[in-house]
Amino acid sequence: MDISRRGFVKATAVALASAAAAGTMSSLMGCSSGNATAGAAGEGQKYTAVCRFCGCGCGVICEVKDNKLISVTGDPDNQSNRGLNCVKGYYLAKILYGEDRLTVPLIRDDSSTKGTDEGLREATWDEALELVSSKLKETWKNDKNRLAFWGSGQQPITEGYCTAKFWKAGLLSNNIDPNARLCMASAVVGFMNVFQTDEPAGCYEDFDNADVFVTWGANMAEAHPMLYSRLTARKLSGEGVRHYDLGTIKTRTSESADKTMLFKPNTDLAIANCIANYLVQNKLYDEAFVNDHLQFKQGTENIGNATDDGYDASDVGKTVDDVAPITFDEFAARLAPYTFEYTSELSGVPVEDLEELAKVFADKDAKVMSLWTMGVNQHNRGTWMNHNLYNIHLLSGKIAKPGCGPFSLTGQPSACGTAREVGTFSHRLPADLVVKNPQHRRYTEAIWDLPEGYLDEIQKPGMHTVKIFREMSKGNLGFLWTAHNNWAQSMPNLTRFLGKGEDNQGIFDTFIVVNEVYPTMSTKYADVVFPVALWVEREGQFGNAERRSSVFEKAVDPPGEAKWDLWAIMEVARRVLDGEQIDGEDAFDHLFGFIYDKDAADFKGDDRETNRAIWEEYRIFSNPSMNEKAKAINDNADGTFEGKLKMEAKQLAPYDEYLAHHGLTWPVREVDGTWLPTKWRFSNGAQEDGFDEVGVAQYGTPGLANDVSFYKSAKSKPSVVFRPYEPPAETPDSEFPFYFVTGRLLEHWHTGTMTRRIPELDRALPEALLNMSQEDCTALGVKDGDMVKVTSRFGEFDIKVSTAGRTQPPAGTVFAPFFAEETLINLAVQDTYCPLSKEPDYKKTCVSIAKIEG
Ligand SMILES: Nc1nc2c(c(=O)[nH]1)N[C@H]1C(S)=C(S)[C@@H](COP(=O)(O)OP(=O)(O)OC[C@H]3O[C@@H](n4cnc5c(=O)[nH]c(N)nc54)[C@H](O)[C@@H]3O)O[C@H]1N2
Ligand SMILES: Nc1nc2c(c(=O)[nH]1)N[C@H]1C(S)=C(S)[C@@H](COP(=O)(O)OP(=O)(O)OC[C@H]3O[C@@H](n4cnc5c(=O)[nH]c(N)nc54)[C@H](O)[C@@H]3O)O[C@H]1N2
Ligand code: SF4
Ligand SMILES: [Mo]
Repeated sequence: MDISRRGFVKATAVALASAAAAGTMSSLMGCSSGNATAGAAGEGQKYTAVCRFCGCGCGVICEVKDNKLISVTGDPDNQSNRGLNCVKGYYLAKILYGEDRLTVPLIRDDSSTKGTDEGLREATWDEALELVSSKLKETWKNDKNRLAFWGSGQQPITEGYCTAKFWKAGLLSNNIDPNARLCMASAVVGFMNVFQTDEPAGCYEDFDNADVFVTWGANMAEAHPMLYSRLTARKLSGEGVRHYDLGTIKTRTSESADKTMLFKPNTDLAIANCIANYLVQNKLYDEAFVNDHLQFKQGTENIGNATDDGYDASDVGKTVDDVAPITFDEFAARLAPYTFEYTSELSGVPVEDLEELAKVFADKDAKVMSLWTMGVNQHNRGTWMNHNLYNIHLLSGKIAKPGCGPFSLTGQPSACGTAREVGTFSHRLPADLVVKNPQHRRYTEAIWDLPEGYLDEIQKPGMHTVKIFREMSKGNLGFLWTAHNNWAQSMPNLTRFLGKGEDNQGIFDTFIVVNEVYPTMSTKYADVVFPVALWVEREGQFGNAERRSSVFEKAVDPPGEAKWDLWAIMEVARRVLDGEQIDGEDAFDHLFGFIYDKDAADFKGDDRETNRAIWEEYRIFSNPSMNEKAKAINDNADGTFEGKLKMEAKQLAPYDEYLAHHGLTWPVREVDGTWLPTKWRFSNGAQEDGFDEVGVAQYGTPGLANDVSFYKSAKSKPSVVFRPYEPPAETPDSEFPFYFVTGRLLEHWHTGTMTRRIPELDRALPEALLNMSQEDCTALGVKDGDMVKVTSRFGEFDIKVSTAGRTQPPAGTVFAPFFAEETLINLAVQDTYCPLSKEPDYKKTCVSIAKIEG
């Protein structure tokens, strides 16, 4: 396995461009306590924080002078990044200072102006809050099914927790879902199905120890630059370390890979099965691990496509979650068709390459790290593909060991910490609990001090994200509140609801509230815009891809009248709940009296005290011994080992520990008064030489074979579920002959609202281009710089062609990013979703491309 000199030089250049240690250690000294300190250089006040952008969750140090951020540098004491940042990290200070920050509440009096730049006028907070509260209360009283909150994996943890508490316990509504539905839902369902607990076993130290990296549709060079530079660093320093990059397009990540394997969409399902088949047929799996730890299942097949509204309620839609036990031999028989020859024919990947990859998993000594993001999750069989990746890691016993394991990367800074952990999904309660489980509802009632049975009204999951927007398009939504997202640009199939055409007027009937920091596509459709504090203008917390929760301190004040999102939520909650009672007490005070003073219209304490108080309540969910009633329910849960630990799996430490340590990875255990984080979940602590015992999980039952214990599934064992290859929702035909892959590029964050306001980043990547192969360009008679119209069954948009982009799609496939509001690619992207996770497939809409003359 060799990498050419040219490839090596390119890879190094990419690594250097994408991430580098920022700042010098000496200039950052004095910050290790985690609390604000005077700068060593005497420049300004320093605060610890976490980057606002990706799921890498890099720690940063903010330096402030005269209430202004003057620099942001990598935090060497945050163990997730140890000082590394990427280019977006360097420019973080500038996201606060775009010229058009929203600083005053805005109201739209005439809803027919929606979708235009006109129609919003300035208002006082009082007027805007009264209007929003009266609309929410009216909708709530008339028909609870017509209201919804759409949240985010960019919402800080305590804010998400309070939003979920307001919606679920205050309004008794499950119509709350985060944008993480567009992102991590397939991963979450995969985790829950297989391990009965969410989030990865491993940690970022795996990058420094792996022998082989396999990226399965993850463009880490652009999307996870800090981790990508740890990957390339390991490749350059470790003997014989290899990287296989699998995907449907060549990306910057492919540049440094030893081998790139381009497969036809969805055949990743077959490739993983082919590896499993090789392990099983040749008895190269880890027999002891399989016997001790695993059970085998199969599920509903031929599940069709969730393209229209009726799918979830259809016969097949209702059975997609069903699984039944099978024997190992039956599992082996199901895999048997996935030979190298068959899989090669289906996928287009040569037999030798498939064999080489299969041998990686068969090598007992190889430490293998699989990494995946949206290529796998945004997939019409996204949950299945997550299963198939776990299957090969479980069969080979390559999990929960340093340098070795399946690692599902998260996109957003707090997709884990907030969206997945505090209960902002329509089917969840805090800490992996779900609304449909009566035990979980009792437990939540105990912590929120609600009468027994109070939450029974919300035992049915509410609307998931795609459903919320589909219902809005049909005029079935009266009230929508969104925060930390830009749905009018990021949702798929925007054509369905953005309000052009006669049967598409729903958006004009829905009262829409948007919390924002800048004017966006979504504020164009808002009836009220709340101007809010951005990032370190208040204190908050994010939880990253390696289960690390970290605090970002408040460093500067928000501009003008901009306010903390949580303050706006409290102010609406107190108005809407006015006159409501829980257990004979004012409902608002019952839920939020511990942090908020209604009469003063303000929090009882400062940002730190407020966050600490919320954290301490939230923490009870995973530390039941903090609350007698909760402890009793937990102790009696099922009475089994499994039931007992259900609530403990995410143990969290007291708030100030996170400040002191610049973040801790859960579960966190208290040992002799010290709070210890966990690096490898499921591992019993007997680690290989060179690894610190401290910080290694002691969860589970010592003495189990192979030094792992899947503590949440001790009785039922993790499941290997057979999932077959099934085709994409659409395949190219004469009318729509191209696959359209969408995604992101290094400089911009999602819809570009923040990064496009940073001149350096904007200049580096000023426009969204359609990347095409030379072959397709020649066939269509187009060249670089030509404008084309891209049309799908769902909608159309215009874009400029480029063959020189960073992604190089093979003939028959094209790629474009979604950061540019003037190039609204999601008008044409399908909203077909994985039937199990309800996550849309943004990666393979079929389109036609036609040159725009003139
Ligand atoms: N610069 C930057 N970084 C970001 C973000 C950002 O906006 N900008 N956003 C963050 C967020 S929220 C997310 S979710 C992540 C996303 O991170 P990624 O998923 O890495 O990025 P994308 O560009 O969405 O996806 C591109 C990948 O999808 C693969 N793909 C396409 N079709 C298929 C298929 O059928 N199967 C498989 N297996 N793969 C396929 C392609 O091969 C390619 O590798 O990035 C995070 N990081
Ligand atoms: N075509 C295509 N579309 C996609 C995807 C794709 O791969 N292809 N990926 C999907 C995925 S994985 C994701 S995660 C989504 C992301 O989609 P969104 O989350 O909808 O997009 P963002 O641009 O991140 O929107 C976040 C907004 O929050 C604002 N903001 C910043 N700070 C604050 C704050 O403190 N409070 C409030 N209230 N607002 C704040 C920002 O200005 C910004 O407008 O996009 C999805 N859309
Ligand atoms: S964008 Fe991601 S990799 Fe870059 S500094 Fe922020 S957290 Fe780190
Ligand atoms: Mo995402």
